[in-house]
Amino acid sequence: MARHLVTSALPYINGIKHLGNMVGSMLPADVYSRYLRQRGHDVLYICATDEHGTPAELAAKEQGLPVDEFCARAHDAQKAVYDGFELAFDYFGRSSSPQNAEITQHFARKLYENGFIEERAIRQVYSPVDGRFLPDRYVEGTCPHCGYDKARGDQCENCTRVLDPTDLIEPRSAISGSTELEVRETKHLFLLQSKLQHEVEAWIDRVSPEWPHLSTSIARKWLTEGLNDRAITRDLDWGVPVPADTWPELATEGKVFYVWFDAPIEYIAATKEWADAAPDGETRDWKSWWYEADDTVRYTQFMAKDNVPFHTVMFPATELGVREPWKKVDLVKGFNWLTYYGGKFSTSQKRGVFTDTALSLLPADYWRYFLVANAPE
Ligand code: B3M
Ligand code: ZN
Repeated sequence: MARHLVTSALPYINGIKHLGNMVGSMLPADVYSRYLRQRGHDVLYICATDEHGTPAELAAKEQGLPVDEFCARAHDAQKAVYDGFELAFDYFGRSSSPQNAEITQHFARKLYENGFIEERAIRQVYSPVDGRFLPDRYVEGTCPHCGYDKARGDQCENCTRVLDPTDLIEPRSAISGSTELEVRETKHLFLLQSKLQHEVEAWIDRVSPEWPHLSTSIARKWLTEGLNDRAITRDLDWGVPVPADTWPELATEGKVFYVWFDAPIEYIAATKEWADAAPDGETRDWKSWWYEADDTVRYTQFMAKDNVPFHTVMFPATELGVREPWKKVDLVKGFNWLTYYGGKFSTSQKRGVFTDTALSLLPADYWRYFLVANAPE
């Protein structure tokens, strides 16, 4: 009997997911966990809602709710759908939990002590009307290459060229539409992934022979292009605050960690949430799954292919840089995208079948069978 830790990519909080989302993450993780349990293994299947970042803030604003309240409601709404699909999580947590704030801040302090986080000044677009710095994709304007007038500051959707917000002609805020924008200097924390490149490579060489080709090829592509140092803080009101004991100035300015920094750490934190929620008389040892875990713990992650780089490169780099014996993934099960009448499912374009609608059409088992039998591998 082995101990199996299973996680599926954390569904983002901003709305009910479509079937494409379910088929590449939660559903196969659930099927695999059920299979292992039936074989008599000790299984812990953990998932959570991914609640930080600008899209959560904007979705809350759209509904006229404070962001914490929006997230609490949206979490319950997603959980109800997953219950309807009979997903047998051992725990379905929330990345906005105090447990996640604590472990994320701990990771950041350790990375800093070990020389893998550095403070750097960057120039960023500030919108006085919105009273905030704008992430690149929230600056819109005309593409200097093709003239498309709804190009985003990170990329032009029309000609696919990668852009810098300052490249845009007649830039405006995607939040308020304001054209009164300034470029200001601000400090952020950078994760020095370039320093961890060789260690990540060595780790991948060791574990990836077992991975499906899709996961390995995406990880290798990223490594071949070289790991860039990456800003891991943002100017937002909602997120895990930068700890004041280590970065007093940034903390006073209200910086929070970038959502992709704290989201994978939530796999660990949600396991702690599970332990903290133990009923009276039951003890749950969350650390034995994650910290100095012995060889009997086998960790499998499920996710769609767009999430693979973060799980095969960025999160392992973070875990390696902490210099503590946190459990790293043994098998990354990546999935291709499910198509809908030959095209992509899309949340923003409301294209495809959404999970709540699916349940109102047919019982869960019909969908479960069909989706697993046709899983896009
Ligand atoms: N929330 C997936 C997404 O929204 C992202 C996964 C996080 S897994 C740690 O596309
Ligand atoms: Zn363009």
